[in-house]
Amino acid sequence: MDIQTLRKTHPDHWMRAAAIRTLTLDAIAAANSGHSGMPMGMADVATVLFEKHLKFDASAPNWPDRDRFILSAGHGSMLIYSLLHLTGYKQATLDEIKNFRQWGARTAGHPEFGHMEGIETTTGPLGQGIANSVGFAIAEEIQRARYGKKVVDHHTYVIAGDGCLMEGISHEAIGLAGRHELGKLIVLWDDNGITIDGTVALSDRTDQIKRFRASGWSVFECDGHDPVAIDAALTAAKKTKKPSMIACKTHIALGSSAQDTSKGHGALTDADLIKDTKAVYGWTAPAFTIPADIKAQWEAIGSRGAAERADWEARLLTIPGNKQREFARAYALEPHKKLSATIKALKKQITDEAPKVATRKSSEMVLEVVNAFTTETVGGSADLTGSNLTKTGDMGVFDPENRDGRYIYYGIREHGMAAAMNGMVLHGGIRPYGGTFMCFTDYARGAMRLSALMRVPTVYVMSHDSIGLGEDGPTHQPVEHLAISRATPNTYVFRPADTVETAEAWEIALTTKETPSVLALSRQGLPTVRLEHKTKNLSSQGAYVLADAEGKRQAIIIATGSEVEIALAARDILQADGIGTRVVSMPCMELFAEQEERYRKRILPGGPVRVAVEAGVQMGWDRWLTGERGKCTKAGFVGMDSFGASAPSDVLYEKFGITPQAVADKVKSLL
Ligand SMILES: Cc1ncc(C[n+]2csc(CCOP(=O)(O)OP(=O)(O)O)c2C)c(N)n1
Ligand SMILES: [Mg+2]
Repeated sequence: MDIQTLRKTHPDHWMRAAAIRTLTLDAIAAANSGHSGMPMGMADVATVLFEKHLKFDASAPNWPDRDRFILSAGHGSMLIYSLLHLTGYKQATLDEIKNFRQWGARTAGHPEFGHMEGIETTTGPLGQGIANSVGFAIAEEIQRARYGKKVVDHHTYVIAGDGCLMEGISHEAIGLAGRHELGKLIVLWDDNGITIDGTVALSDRTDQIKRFRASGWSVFECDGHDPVAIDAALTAAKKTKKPSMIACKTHIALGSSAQDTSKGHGALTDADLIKDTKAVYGWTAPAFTIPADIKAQWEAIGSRGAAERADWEARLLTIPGNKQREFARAYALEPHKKLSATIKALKKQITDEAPKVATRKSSEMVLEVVNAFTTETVGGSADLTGSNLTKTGDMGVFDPENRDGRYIYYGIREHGMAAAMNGMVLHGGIRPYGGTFMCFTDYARGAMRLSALMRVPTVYVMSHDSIGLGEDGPTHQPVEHLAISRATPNTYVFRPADTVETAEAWEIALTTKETPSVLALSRQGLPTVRLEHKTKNLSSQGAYVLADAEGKRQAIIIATGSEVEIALAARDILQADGIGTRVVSMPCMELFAEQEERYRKRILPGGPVRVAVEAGVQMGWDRWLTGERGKCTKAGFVGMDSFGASAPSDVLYEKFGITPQAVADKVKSLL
């Protein structure tokens, strides 16, 4: 539908949508940066969605039963900022719009979770939002099965662009959503045929409609500028049992001289262009000014859901008290009151029995006791359940017939799994964890980084954490992955040495509210090294003295995970030679870094020779070897500086020189 017809046939709608378009133009002109075309193109779709379909109350952004709106095409951030401002979200002030992309403003370049209420997830890395949305929709299903339709009954709406659909992660997301018949997930595709380099046709001829259908979705099409057609498509999409994709044919940068070109994708800041475009819109108000009648219409939309929310609050009080409390606790990410005692009891039992088990098995032992009483843990694996040992007895498997199942077979979709987990924790009420091989953190990385940036406690269960996995060879043996994970801000990387440390790592991962955890777990069996029971969670300090020097302390060996055993054996060799040696177990560098300097100095005093041993690259270790030292600067590292190889694990440790003798020799060479 062309602009003149639209203006004539739907004058009120037109002006409401024009408010989004002009705020976009004004904010981007002020910032001299941003992406104008997408909000200008999708303003009609967004207006109809907010006006007629989205269940929300601008005065209660965190209402648990609100519909979720996810702007997967995050470069179009002015679309969501305009919507939140116009509908009256408290934090979305006009000043924020005027300060778009400036230091300290909530209106970041791309929408960021936690910066402004109403932003459900951080988007901008294309494809993440649509993949998050699958987790949002799964979370909704699980919560509905647990608490009933009375309190959990909402939709997840996504705006995705050509870029989101071209990214590989979208394929993982679409496949997973189709399989699980996530009927309350509705994706609005901004089908404008344009990306940055030119037309979509330059690089793609995928029939998206057939693609979505092939994955088990319902597909609808509409003119993305015709409010009646948009409304009809949304109404139809809400009725199907499958997830829905609505292909919205739109014009990027509608109404400007850059319309339908890739120039329209970016910042349209030319004053004449802006003036001419506003004239096409019939918009006469000065910059950043929304005429009162139009603002009033938008505010009415923003309060449309207030009564419904009040009803919901009353309904929540009609479910049993224990369920109400459970609902509130899980949303607040408060740990279950049994967690701490359960972990302590398991630690005691393990210390008594001192089993030799792989830490992936230790992790299973922890989950077995923890999943028995938590309701919020939702586990899964990217087709490596039997290797990651992520599934416990009584979880049930999530699928369309079994919505209260708490285990998800993600299929071979590491990135999709990670993004879906982020979606679940963002939805609220769920603490997701999911497994794959440590080496494939690479495949999940885009979403792992966003867990950290968004400050959400997603848990990554990464088994097969070194050459210790053996025969599968260097394609599967991580060497640089601990370093990459540790280099990521706000991420706890745990590499536990035995079952006790694994239990401690899980306790932290399930208690923390703002930090994702990576659990690097061994394939191979490891002895119990914590042979003295301590109720205190020693891993929470990141590193601690596992075995102190006998006699004068001349050396400190720092180790993690499977190499703690090696460090202890090296200590035996050195002590036999009269070299007093301390072994420090360091299951989590980040938590150690968070400790007071006094504690760090107590564990790693200056003076003795220091050697670290870890079957990974040295990068990241220097701070603990030489960075935080007193007078002695003699330090060494025993680990990997190449890829691994295919052979049995013990042969690899020999060949790559990660042995007790090699560690002892390294210490002696430095003394
Ligand atoms: C993972 C990722 N790769 C690249 C980019 C850079 N980028 C931002 S928008 C965009 C083009 C997206 O095209 P489309 O989704 O069609 O958006 P439109 O041009 O229609 O607004 C690109 C490549 C990004 N944000 N994320
Ligand atoms: Mg496009």
